[in-house]
Amino acid sequence: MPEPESPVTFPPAFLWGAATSAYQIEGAVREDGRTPSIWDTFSHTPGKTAGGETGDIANDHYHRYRDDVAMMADLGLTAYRFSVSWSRVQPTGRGPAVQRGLDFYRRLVDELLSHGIKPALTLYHWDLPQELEDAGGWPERETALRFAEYAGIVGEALGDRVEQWITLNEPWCSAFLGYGSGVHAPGRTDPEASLRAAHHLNLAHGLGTTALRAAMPARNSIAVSLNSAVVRPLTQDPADVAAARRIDDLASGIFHGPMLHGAYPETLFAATAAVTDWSYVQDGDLALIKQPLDALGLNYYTPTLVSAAPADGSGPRADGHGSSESSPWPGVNDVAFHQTPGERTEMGWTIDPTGLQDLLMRYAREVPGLPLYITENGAAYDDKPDPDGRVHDPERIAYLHGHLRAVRRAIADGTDVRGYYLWSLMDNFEWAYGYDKRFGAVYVDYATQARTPKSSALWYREAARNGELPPVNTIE
Ligand code: PNW
Repeated sequence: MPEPESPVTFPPAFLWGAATSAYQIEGAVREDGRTPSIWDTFSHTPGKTAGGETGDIANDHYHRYRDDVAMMADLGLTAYRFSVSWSRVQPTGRGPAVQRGLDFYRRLVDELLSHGIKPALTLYHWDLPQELEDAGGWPERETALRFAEYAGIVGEALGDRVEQWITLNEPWCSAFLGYGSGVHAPGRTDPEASLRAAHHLNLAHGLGTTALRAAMPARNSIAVSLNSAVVRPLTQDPADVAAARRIDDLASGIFHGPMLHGAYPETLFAATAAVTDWSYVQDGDLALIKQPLDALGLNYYTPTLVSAAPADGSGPRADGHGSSESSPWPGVNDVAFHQTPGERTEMGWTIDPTGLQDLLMRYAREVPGLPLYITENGAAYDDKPDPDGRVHDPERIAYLHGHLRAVRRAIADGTDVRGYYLWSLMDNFEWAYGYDKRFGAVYVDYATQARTPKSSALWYREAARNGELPPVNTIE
């Protein structure tokens, strides 16, 4: 029976945010000393992104940030999560910083603060300086050392005005879509390299956290954003349950194990033995990786449904992550991925808010007492302006309503969720999908760069203003 629509009210200090990332919105890729990142190279390589689209101009946010911040204020946001482009700050990925690059983020942050919007700064949202990739990229230990240096530079420059810090965004995507399936930059398809990348991303997080602590006031909060999967077995058959466990290790445990508990999941080594000997994990690394954190960021879109499959890899691979030859699941050839039943978004991702509640409950158990944030959640739809210029997206309102209600339920069950950042503030460059997939609460007309809040943005404004979810049908 559907539960009655009683008011869904949030704690007064709950943050109502929106998120973006540098390469997806900034444009201005050659300005003020910025050099190419792996995403510039990848998007300019024929066949890698839909329609050959790139982030060269994107939302031109680098030039329009003032108007964009004014728009955030109009929309009643109390927090904004953005990322810093590493190659704007350190064009070669090492050595002294470029002041003009840092100045952009200083101006952006000051603009946010002057509107009473809390900045949350992500250091790394997938745009590795190309020079570091040319030297081997994330499979090489050196990249983690370079990240620590970069973290210290940004911490030093902005630690006086940014309180909320996130080291890495979704290291799973960097490692396994970047070096495993190759659907993300740098587009390599090497299972061993993808596991090496995962370890060095973990190390980067640990060393970066230490560098931030040394560079910033102690009051600042340091977190990481994980896209830990909510993996469900198709049946309770032990073989399916074991398949789910293996995918969970590779999706979640491989990162939260070292970062939160100082250990890789025991089962991971045996499961990946055919692919790697893990010899690049040096003595002491796990202690460097496990640094005390102030919060954990979780990004959630859809759950993952799996079953055991014939070990020849002939089972269905409905995860949209490529063939078994180039897979984001190193060492796995006996797991089948299934479509979770139910309505889907434009990405083909099933809408299932219960997954978000399960995710929050899981981490409340995994790390009792650690404050949690939803650092991304949202949906792509094929939004189009009406003849009157307005953009109606009732599906997105329903998606946000369902997922925020799931967050509220998790809070009622005792999890300490401090805020929610919808993905995304505005339509933007959706990586390999180009500009076709629109995740924004604000519509972007790329021909004119005009921004138009969709009805979901107006709905979210009401939620933020009242600390309570409006019914789904209040905004036309
Ligand atoms: C996240 N997957 O990406 C990113 O953090 C955002 O930059 C992105 O725009 C957003 O979600 C929407 O896609 C993901 O294949 C990309 O599992 C792919 C996956 C997960 C997250």
